[in-house]
Amino acid sequence: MTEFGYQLLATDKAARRGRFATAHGPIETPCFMPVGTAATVKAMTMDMVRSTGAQIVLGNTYHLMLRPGAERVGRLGGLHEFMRWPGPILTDSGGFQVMSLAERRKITERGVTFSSHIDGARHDLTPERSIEIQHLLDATITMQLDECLKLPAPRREMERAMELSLRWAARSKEAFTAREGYGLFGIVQGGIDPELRRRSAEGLQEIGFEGYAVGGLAVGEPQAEMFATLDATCPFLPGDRPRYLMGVGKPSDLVGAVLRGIDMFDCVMPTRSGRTGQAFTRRGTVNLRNARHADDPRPLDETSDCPAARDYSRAYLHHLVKSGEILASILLTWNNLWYYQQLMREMGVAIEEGRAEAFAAAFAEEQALGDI
Ligand code: PRF
Repeated sequence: MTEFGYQLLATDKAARRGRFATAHGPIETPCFMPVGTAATVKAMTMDMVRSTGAQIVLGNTYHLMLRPGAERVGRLGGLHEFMRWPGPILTDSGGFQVMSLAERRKITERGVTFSSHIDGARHDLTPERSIEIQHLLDATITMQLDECLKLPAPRREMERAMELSLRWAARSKEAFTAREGYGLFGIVQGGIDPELRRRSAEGLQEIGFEGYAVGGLAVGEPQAEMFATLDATCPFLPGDRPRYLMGVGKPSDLVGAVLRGIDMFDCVMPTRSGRTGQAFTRRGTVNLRNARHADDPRPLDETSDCPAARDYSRAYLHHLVKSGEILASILLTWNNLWYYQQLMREMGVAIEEGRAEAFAAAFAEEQALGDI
């Protein structure tokens, strides 16, 4: 067995604080995984990523198979060596990125065919090829190929995609080579239908995975529907395996999802918004393009240990953003990743101390105060 030996260190109602060991090092949960789509967390060196406290980063099958190619990364020693990140890496399977980026895509029982968003070339992605690519990349955590629908969608569509994803889950498990400290995660689909979600969660458990992801959320539905779907899904997932909510989200999404039993997250939000002048702080988001910062000598957040939040004036950050300077992206991304990691660390401590709900209430109150 390749199970990671997921240890629940503390629980507080549905919220969990845990730890698991991988071939590339430990992962403490709850955790946020910075997105390193194209073998880089955009605007960051891996030392900067590490400085924020991140233990695991995400890579993408879809992007890396197109450029520079999975076989090439494999020949160069795998993704850890290639991007100089010796820690754990989770790679997404490509299904979601094909749906959102590729052109002329077609889904069949066998897999998905699509045209590359880079040069229009035709490609094939089957559950087996997705696993093979993730092996070539040397992913610590491999994701099954799945079909993620945009919501709202008719129930029979949600049911069809969920059942196809279950059959692909079985083929992924078959294709996966079990190795100590490596794992394969199944992905729960089923839209916002509680019955479909339960069937998906139970079907995946029959196949058996090292961890379980909740996919198909944060695809256009309101936060309350996402939370209701988590309430309808998490009770059907095994307690002794990590749970990963894919592509989520805003800080308030993370806090609410941890309360409902989620352990892992990834999202482009902190990195992408850092490149457009938006900073996350404990008092909510701050848009550094705004002229009100032009003469402000204060730092973004004097209580933060992040150099980007603590050591530079808002006036300077505003100037960098307005001038389109590369350093604006670097400093704001650093601040944002640091903020997300700090939030997960604080939630972990709150769970250990049995005050997760009080933490969530205080978090919401402070965010609502708005920037000073
Ligand atoms: N499936 C996969 N990756 C994903 C998702 C999914 O449903 C989502 C949905 N928010 C983000 N990334 N494979």
